Amino acid sequence: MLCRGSLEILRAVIDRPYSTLGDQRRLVTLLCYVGRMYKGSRITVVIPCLNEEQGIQQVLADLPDFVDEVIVVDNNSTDRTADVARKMGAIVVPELHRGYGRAYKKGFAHATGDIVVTLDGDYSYPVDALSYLLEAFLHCRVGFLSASRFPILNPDSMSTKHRIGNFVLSAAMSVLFFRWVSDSQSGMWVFKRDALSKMRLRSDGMAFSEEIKIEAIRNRAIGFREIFINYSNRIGEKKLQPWRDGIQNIAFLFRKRFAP
Ligand SMILES: Nc1nc2c(ncn2[C@@H]2O[C@H](COP(=O)(O)OP(=O)(O)OP(=O)(O)O)[C@@H](O)[C@H]2O)c(=O)[nH]1
Ligand SMILES: [Mg+2]
Repeated sequence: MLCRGSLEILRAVIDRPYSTLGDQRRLVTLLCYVGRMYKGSRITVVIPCLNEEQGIQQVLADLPDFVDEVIVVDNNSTDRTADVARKMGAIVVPELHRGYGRAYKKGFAHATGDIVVTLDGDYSYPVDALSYLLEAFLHCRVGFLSASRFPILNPDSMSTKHRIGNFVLSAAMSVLFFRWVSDSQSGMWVFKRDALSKMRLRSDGMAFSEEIKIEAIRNRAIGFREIFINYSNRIGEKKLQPWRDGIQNIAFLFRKRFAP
C-alpha cells in the first residue's frame, strides 16, 4: 500500500555509500510523491470510520496496490479501528466530533492525490471494483462519478425499509435538482480532488452524501455520472438510524434547493 515498495527502494539507496545527501533527499521527495499511481494519477482513498475495527481490516487488506494514499478518518471510535488501520499502513486522521459529513470533510482536507475514491469502512462496497470504477471515471470524462447500488443484486444486502427510504430520497433529489439519480445515498464516489474547491459542502451528517452529488450536478464545470456496482452486507454494527437520518436527509434536500 502506501509507499511501502518505495520505502524499500529508498532504504537500498540510502545504504549506497556514494549517493550524496542531496540525492537522497530528492529521492525521498520523489518516491513519496510518485507512489504507484493509476495511469499517471495519484489515487487517494478516504474512508470514514465509526467503530469499524472488523470491516476496516477487510477493506484495507483488499485495497489494490496502485492506491497511493489511504486516509482513514477515525470518528471518535471506541473500539480498535484506529490501531487496526494504522497497523495496516493507513494514515489515520482523528475527527472527534461525530458525523459522516464531518468525517469526510476532515479526510478531504488531508488528501493529496489527483483522484479521490471513497467508501465505507464496513466492507459493504466492492473494494475489488476500484480499477473498474477508475477506468469508467477516466472514460466518462466527468469530474464526479458516483457508484449506484441499484438494482440490488443481493437482496440480503439492504433491508426493504432502507430500499424504500432510498427510493423516496433519490426521487425527491431527482425532482428537486432536475437530474435522475438512482442512488442518492451511495457512499462510493470517484472524483478529481480539485472539484472540491468548486463545491460548497456544509452538511456534517448523513446528508453529506446527497450534498456532494448535488454540488457535482449543479456545477457544470465538474460533471456528474453514475455507474452500477455490486453491494454486500455490512460487517459490524449498523450506525444508520433510518427514521432520524431519513427525515433529516429529506429536510436537507429542501433546504439546499430553496435556501441554499
Ligand atoms: N452513521 C454514521 N457513520 C459514520 C459516522 N462517522 C463515520 N461514519 C462511517 O461512515 C460510513 C457510513 O456509515 P454507515 O453506518 O455504514 O451507513 P450506511 O452505509 O448508510 O448504512 P449501513 O451500512 O447499511 O449500516 C461507515 O464507514 C461509518 O463507520 C457517524 O457519525 N455516523
Ligand atoms: Mg455502510
